[in-house]
Amino acid sequence: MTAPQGGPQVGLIMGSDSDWPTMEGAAEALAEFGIPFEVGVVSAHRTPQKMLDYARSAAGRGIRVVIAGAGGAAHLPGMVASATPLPVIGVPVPLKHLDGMDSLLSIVQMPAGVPVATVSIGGARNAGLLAVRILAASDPALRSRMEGFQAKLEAMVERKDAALRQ
Ligand code: RP5
Repeated sequence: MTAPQGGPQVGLIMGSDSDWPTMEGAAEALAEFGIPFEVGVVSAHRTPQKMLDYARSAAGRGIRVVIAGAGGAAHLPGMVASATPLPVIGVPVPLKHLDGMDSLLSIVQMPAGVPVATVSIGGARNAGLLAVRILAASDPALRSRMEGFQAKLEAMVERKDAALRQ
């Protein structure tokens, strides 16, 4: 199947709309780099067929990286990774109980052969930036922009260091 041109390159999915306040950090990072992405609620437990359809069709629709966030028994990233050849970045969403440790362990402890690149609890912004880096590996212009972003981070720390020393 030929991937459509100009469509979303990143699939940003989450188990519930209640995950959005955490997951919007990923959307913001992607938007900062001008990466076209799609957003949706796909639940491993409540909409299992939709999850499988999403994972199996993503590559053919032109998606190159999936970011999947979920909380509690957070099986969405791992199940999506089992049904797509695309890189999957998992975001552990912290819920009211257990401070997100349940989400983290549910996502990070994958069996050999089915990787999920797990970011920190609530680390959706880093998930977005990691997706940019994955895309930048085959896009020199995007890689330059990532280098510019890193230079700005460095300059920010130097400014703070200088301010502290005054
Ligand atoms: C998970 O259950 C979702 O990812 C969400 O973090 C959690 C709670 O979902 P809601 O009950 O708020 O819809 O599958």
